[in-house]
Amino acid sequence: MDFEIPEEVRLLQDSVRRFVREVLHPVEAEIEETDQIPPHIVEELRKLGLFGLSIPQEYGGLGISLVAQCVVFEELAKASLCFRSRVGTNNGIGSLGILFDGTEEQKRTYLPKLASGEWTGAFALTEPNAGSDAAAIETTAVRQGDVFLLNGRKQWITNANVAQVFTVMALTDREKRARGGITAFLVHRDTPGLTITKPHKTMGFRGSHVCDLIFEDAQVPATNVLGKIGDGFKVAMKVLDRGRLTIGAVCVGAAQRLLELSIAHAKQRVQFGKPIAEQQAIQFMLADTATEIFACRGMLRETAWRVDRGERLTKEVAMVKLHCSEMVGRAADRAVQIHGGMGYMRDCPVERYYRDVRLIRIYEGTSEIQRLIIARELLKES
Ligand code: COS
Repeated sequence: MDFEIPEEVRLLQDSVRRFVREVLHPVEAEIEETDQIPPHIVEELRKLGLFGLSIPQEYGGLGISLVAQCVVFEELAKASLCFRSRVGTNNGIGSLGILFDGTEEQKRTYLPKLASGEWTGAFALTEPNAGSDAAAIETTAVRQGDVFLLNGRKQWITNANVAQVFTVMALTDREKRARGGITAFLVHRDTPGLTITKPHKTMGFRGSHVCDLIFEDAQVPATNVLGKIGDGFKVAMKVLDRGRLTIGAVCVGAAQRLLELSIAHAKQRVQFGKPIAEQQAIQFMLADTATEIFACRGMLRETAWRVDRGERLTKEVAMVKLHCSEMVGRAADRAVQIHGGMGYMRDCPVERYYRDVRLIRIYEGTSEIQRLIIARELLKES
């Protein structure tokens, strides 16, 4: 195995690291207050090429390997997680369906705009009655001449408030469902019959928003079917298989920042006449977080490296999502504990991470769904 990172990716990593420290850290507190990423920051994210890391160069992206994407996302997650979330859908669930299953024309139409960040892409699978059970969706798509009429509701769609194009899964055959009855569509924001609700109020991830999409006889051109009619469930599963992997990098980066903040605090906080870093109870917590980060980075890089080489790794990707998201939950809990009362204060970054990382065990498939996927694959293999 060779995790050597090419020179140009190393340079990108350095620029992102500097950008995080000099530009993003200073605006974190402001975003907690305003719930908005300042527009000039979005422009900076675009200039760095961060919207198009995964999109091949022929479609205007940087087209770097998954190992390299993990390196970059790890750096970006050392700032408020809203920044990665802002660029995350374009690199992941909002573009991968087009990349994997789009026609050449669809790729040429959408990918350059998504790669540059001129457009934002989003992924609409979840519904009020279809969360973990993705095949239970109720949104329908009925063909009428050159268009499909979509009816239904999609829920908690990340970046819906800023997205121009959505990958939407809808039922085209109620009986067949996951096996031939779900179709993926590319739906534009300005589609007649589509309403995007106001963002929901959430526990964390200030600056990153989720909204619902309401379809009322929304007219989607038949040319906007993504992949084959009836193959939409597989389109969605393939997208999630890939999207879940880079979430592991977000967890590792966030945990690393939590560790750095904890070390800095432990060295300067004096109790019982000496810095608390000299207390074994604190040292053990630091050691546990550092060890878990090391293990998670290893599994993440190995899996990314193997997927880069063309392997299909549903089980391992689910393991990465499961283990890294659970790990960062423990790391955040320890970081709050090390910070004591300070860790419970709104102006302390670990308080924000504690709330934000709670979502990672839920979105793009809960920990329970990851365990189910791992177990099914294990049983299939045996
Ligand atoms: N890649 C490609 N195809 C896949 C796949 C994958 N990873 N997983 C399943 N499929 C295919 C199956 O092969 C099957 O087709 P065939 O019978 O032709 O082989 C079809 O899809 C149905 O699969 P399955 O029977 O496993 O479907 P289930 O309804 O049991 O659901 C899970 C599978 C639980 C894996 C799915 O519902 C899921 O991922 N749920 C979580 C959804 C989620 O992450 N939501 C978060 C919000 S979206 S950001």
